[in-house]
Amino acid sequence: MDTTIKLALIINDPDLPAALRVIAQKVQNQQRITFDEGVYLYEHAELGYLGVLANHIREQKHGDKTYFNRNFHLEPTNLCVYDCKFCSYSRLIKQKEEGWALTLDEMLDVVKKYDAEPVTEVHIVGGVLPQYDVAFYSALFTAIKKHRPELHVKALTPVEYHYIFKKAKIDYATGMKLMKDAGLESIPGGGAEIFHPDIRNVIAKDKCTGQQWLDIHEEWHKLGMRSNATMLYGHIEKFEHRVDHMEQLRELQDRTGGFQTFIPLKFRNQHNQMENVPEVSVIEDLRNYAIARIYLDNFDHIKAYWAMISRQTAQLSLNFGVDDIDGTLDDTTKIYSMAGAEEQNPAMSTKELVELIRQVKRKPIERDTLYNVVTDFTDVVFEGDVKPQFYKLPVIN
Ligand code: V47
Ligand code: SF4
Repeated sequence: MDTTIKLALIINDPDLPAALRVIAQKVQNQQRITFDEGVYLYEHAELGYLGVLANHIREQKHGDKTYFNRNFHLEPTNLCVYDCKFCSYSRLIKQKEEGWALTLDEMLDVVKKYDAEPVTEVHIVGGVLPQYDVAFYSALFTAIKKHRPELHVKALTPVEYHYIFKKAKIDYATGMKLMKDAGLESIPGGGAEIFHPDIRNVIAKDKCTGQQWLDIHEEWHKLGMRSNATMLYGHIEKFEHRVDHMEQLRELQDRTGGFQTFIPLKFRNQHNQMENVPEVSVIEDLRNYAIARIYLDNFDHIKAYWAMISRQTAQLSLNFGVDDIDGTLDDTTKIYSMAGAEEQNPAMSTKELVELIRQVKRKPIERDTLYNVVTDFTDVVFEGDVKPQFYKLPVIN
């Protein structure tokens, strides 16, 4: 059934609370929902209702298109000066023997390993270490671009930038301009966690504040550049904190338009200091994607990070507002397997990723980091495969 008809049925359903019908009407009219309505959805809306609204928005924006990219992760170090309670990945500097810290040449060797691969992006993410300063990262970005100019460098987060600029005694605007000139092309969404200080001061004390995270993205956007945003959810935060987080992103996006994608990250509770905090259910994951899609009306894309939530949940999420499932990353990322994610060895070939999307009757589109289409895989036949049939599920209700 057409998403517009499903939405109309909800709007006219006398058994639904008036507040939910008003929100559905707003979605139909492409009007923004308020902070209180966001909290109301988290508290009262059922999964089926949220799916209709979020899928309507998703299909209005992207139809059946589902984006992915071909990327690899470069993780310079797992040592870190900070001690975030949820982090399963980092080792404090005093636990040096359990960690690694690559030199610039070793990092370049990781990049060179992919020379023959059709990857379009390197995503650089890791811990914060004093020896990785402004000069070091500038040299790294420049060396990667010199070696492979067409490879998009998506690197670091405001956590690192705040730390290195403070040490160099330069302001954010100057620092981000230096990074851009060195070869940085976009900023991933990490380090956002939960902006609200009541939560941030407990789970991510000492690193950049929520406001500083937003200020660094704003300076980056002012240079005409793009970035992503994440939210670490499903731990000690309340629904109000999630909506507050998205409200601050929505407000900045209104001013700059520089965000491309919102990526909700499900808190995983293994091998970290929050092992006693239970993980939320898959239903809560899907509700969260859907509410993000409804709330963030000025974000083009909502991404499900398949390496974190499992392939099956990633497939389901495509009916709950998600239109992007990240990349064909190699097993170079250890962040999530260490935290207890289902994917212990998160590698998926392009063919597997395409099949994953086709199985749920969506159209797989390979994109580059800035969402330019690289290849439309809708009708591509892989060697040895039978031509895929693309069809919509029959209407039964
Ligand atoms: O900021 C750390 C999260 C983030 C845990 O922009 C955890 O395309 C859950 O931001 N449970 C870094 N999450 C990764 C990141 C990212 C990933 C994929 C794509 C993009 C993008 C960005 O990982 C951290 C933190 O929020 N994280 N530990 C954990 N136990
Ligand atoms: Fe360090 Fe990032 Fe882990 Fe926090 S989340 S301890 S900043 S690596």
